[in-house]
Amino acid sequence: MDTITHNAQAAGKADTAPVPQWSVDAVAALLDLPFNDLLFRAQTVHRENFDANAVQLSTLLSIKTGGCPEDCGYCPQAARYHTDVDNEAMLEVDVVVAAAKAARDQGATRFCMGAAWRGPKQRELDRVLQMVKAVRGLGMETCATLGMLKAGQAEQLKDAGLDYYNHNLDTAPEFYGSIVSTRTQDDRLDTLGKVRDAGLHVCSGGIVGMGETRRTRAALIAQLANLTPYPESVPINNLVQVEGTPLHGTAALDPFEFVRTIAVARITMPKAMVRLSAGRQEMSEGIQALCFAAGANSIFYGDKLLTTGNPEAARDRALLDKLGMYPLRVATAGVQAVASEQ
Ligand code: SAM
Ligand code: DTB
Ligand code: SF4
Repeated sequence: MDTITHNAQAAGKADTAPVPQWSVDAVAALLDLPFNDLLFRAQTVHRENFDANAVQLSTLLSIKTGGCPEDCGYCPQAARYHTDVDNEAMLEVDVVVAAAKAARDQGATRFCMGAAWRGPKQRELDRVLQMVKAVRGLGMETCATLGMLKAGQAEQLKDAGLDYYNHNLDTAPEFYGSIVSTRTQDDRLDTLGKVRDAGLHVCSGGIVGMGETRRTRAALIAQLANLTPYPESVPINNLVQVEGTPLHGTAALDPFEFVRTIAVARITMPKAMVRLSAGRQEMSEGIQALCFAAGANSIFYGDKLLTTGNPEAARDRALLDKLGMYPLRVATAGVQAVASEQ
């Protein structure tokens, strides 16, 4: 047997444990592979599960910007850090629907609404529910990222037509406390459990380039891959360094290390949409192409993420064109349902 194996297989438990569990050692061994061997493995897995030339285009909109009470060390929206981001009121439903229509007209098939909350109050959630219904009505796949959810809130989002809830683990458990102190990773896992129980698709990933070690990146990927089932959607963000945040000035991650992280996410979560997320504006086209080769099949599309920049849509279309790639036209719900049954 290959030296890099799933734990369960290595322990001879493949028959009794239907969901393979990844050890940090096994994921770290993948990250340590020679680059070409890692890319070959990742692309092989990718081709077994997806059209290797199709990329999902997902547009983000910040529906409530700034003023967040949390202290995530990477985030420009935390009220306590002095950044250029102001505390703004929540957007009106019609403004959000107009933005979603514009995104759809540009070719996006997924629309993700983000809010700088620790979690939504019921009054706030009520307006989000209206937004979700309206955006779903446009025929787009819907995603929301609103922070921690209380009992019953995930069910309300599901009933409104939400497809995915994004809630990132962000980093490995042992590093989490160095990045965020106002909540624990168990709080994150609790919300992910509520999302799963409500029948929503899970979108959960993390951020690299926060000064973590390769071992920490392996531990993050192992933790995501060991969720049962693993998330249908896995955003891998490269830290966008924003002046005024504690992580501003962190040594930049070697771009090949970012590609390796994408590849390992693809290998360990074969049917997930792997999202090449924040940090693309600072990334060369060559590195982005390597990320696609490593199995990334979704990008944020449109000139803004939540508060920071993203490549212009026309530039992204030109890049895909140069690579002979094209936007994924259909909603991924069918694919995701299969992933959930692993
Ligand atoms: N407040 C909610 C929460 O934290 O879950 C939802 C919005 S929050 C901005 C969504 C995600 O954006 C975070 O979990 C984090 O992974 C990502 N993010 C925030 N700031 C970032 C940055 N500077 N660079 C990369 N990713 C970032
Ligand atoms: C995710 O993992 N990345 C997106 C989305 N989910 C919500 C957010 C990236 C935010 C980057 C910093 C900003 O623009 O404020
Ligand atoms: Fe708030 Fe989310 Fe930013 Fe953390 S990542 S400060 S919870 S908006």
